[in-house]
Formats: sequence, C-alpha cells, structure tokens
Amino acid sequence: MKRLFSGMQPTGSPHIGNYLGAIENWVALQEQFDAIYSIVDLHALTIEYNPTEMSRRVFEMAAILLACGIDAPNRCTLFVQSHVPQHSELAWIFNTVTPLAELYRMTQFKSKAETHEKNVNCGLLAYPVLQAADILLYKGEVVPVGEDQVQHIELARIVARKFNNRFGTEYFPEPMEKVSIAKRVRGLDGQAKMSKSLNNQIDVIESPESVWEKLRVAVTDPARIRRKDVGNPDNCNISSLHELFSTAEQIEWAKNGCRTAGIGCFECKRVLADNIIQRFAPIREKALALLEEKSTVERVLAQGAEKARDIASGTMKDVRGILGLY
Ligand code: AQP
Repeated sequence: MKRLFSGMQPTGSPHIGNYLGAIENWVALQEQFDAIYSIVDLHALTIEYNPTEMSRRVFEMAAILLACGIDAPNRCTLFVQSHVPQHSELAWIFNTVTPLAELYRMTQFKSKAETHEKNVNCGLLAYPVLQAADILLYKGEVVPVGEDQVQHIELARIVARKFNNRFGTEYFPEPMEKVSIAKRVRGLDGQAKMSKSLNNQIDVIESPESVWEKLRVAVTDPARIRRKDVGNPDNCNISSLHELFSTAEQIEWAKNGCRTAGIGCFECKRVLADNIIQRFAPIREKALALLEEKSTVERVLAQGAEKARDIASGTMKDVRGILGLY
C-alpha cells in the first residue's frame, strides 16, 4: 500500500470547508492507502494564538476527526505533530536545501503576511518547509489537500529533489497532491476561502441554532440586495453551498427562484441551513460524546504518536547517515 500523509492545523474548530476539502476525502482514502493523519500544532504557532486554548483545540480536533469517520488506529494513524520531535529536526535540515526565493513565491505566505502584518515571523515563511518534513518523514507519496495547498505540495517535491540531488540519493519520493472535489469552499463573507482564522466559517459541530444564525446574515449576491429584485445565483455563495449540500431538485429550485425572484434569500438560506444541520447532526452527536468521555481520544493519540515516532526515528537515522553527521 502506498503511504499517504495529510495534516490539519488546530487554529480553530474544523469547519465545513475543512470537511469537504479534506476530512471527507481522508475518510475515503484510509481504505486505499497506508494513511497517516496529523494535527499539526507546530504550524498553528505561526500565527497569534492563545496558549490556554491550544491543548483544548487539539483534543477537540481529534474528537471531531474520529467522529467524522477517521478510524484510528484500525485503518489509519492519527497523532499530534509536536508529539513527534523529528518533524522539527527534519524541517531544519530541509531549511538548508530550500531556496529562499521559492518560499517568497508562496501565495499563502503572501496572504498570511498581509492578514497578520504585525507578526510576519520566520515560521510563517518556513511553513511549507515544515510541511515538506511532515510528509517526507513518513516518505508520503500521496497528500490529500484542498486547492489552496497545491502550491505547498509542489514545494515539497522541490525540497525532496533538492535534498536528493545535493546528497546524491533517491531517498525521498516526490509526493503528489490529491485534490478533493470541493476544491475551495468560500466563507460566509461570500469572498474569502472559508478559514478557521477568518471568522467566516460554519463549524462541523456548530449547533443547529448557530448554523441558522450564521447563514441568516451570510452574504448573498450583493447586486440582488441593492436592487431588491432578481438575483444571479452564479454570484451567490449560498447557491454554491446548495451545490454541496442539497439535492439536485433543491439546487434547481434555488437557482430558478433566485433568477426569477420567485423565492427570497431567507427561504433559500433556510433550506440550506436544514440540509447542513441534518448532514452534520450524527457527527456532532458523536464528537460531543467523545469530548465528554475523553479516554478514547487520549488512547488513539498516544498509540498514533508511538507509531509515528517509530517510523520517524527510522527515517532520521537514515537521514543522519546520508548527511554524514557524527
Ligand atoms: N475553505 C476551504 N475549502 C476547501 N478546503 C479547505 N481546506 C481548508 N479550508 C478549505 C483544506 O483543509 C485542510 C486543512 O487545512 P489547514 O487547517 O491545515 O489549513 P488551512 O488550509 O489554512 O485551513 P484554514 O481553515 O483556512 O485554517 P487557517 O484559518 O488557520 O489558515 C487542507 O487540506 C486545506 O486545503
């Protein structure tokens, strides 16, 4: 079985963009690959955060991943990145073969440097180097991601190639991205990517009341609101979300109703809200139970870290040999 690696940052609670862009795919892929999934807390340190919240967020993310169907430790491995120190060690080594110019090109660095202009730290720039280490520590060949991460996987290939060329080896494979169908889910602002840190998200375990409260005020086709008449579903994020959560009939109903002003935005949003609530209800219930009970998540993460450390220490032994360290 080919090895697959993917990670998710505990920068907040996983949202429906993370679910459609990554988690759903992760669940399906654990059947076909030797899948390793990580809660990448070291990445989450690159932006401002509250240290008193971090461990709760990591734990919550693990519970939600299990509730979504990540079947660790049976069908895959799930662990916390900082529990495996070799990630940082390999990232340092990769820093020494990664051209700075490649890092400055990264779209995510540019946009995060703008969003977090008071905290443009070295880690924000080196983020994709750590990501390359995450994948290559396990010699991951396949990386399921949303469209926003494709450039980083290209960079991981460059890092693998640079390392292999520099040291005359073929040790690291060049990983390939596997992009999910819902490539980029937009946030409730109707513009930006739905993001944990942009406060434009619906969380996977959002309460039914809160799903509706958020959707009720979500941005639709701005031109329709100004004109107070017919809308253009092609310019409306609610219509895009219907495509992800509604039946073919409902999608058609929403589009037609919007174009002819046969329905209002409120009605259109209510149907969408009900579909989202229904889709995530069983996951929410399971996640809340796991959060309450605690021991299952603790056990899964401890076993996952042990397995990951075992693979990682083998890789680092080889890498130290390749580098000629004493
Ligand atoms: N809006 C999205 N649509 C589709 N896929 C998405 N992903 C994230 N947002 C969307 C995919 O989810 C996986 C995990 O992402 P991450 O947590 O490691 O980092 P991210 O892409 O930066 O996610 P966020 O929610 O936007 O986090 P913050 O706000 O912390 O930056 C990735 O595979 C990603 O493609």
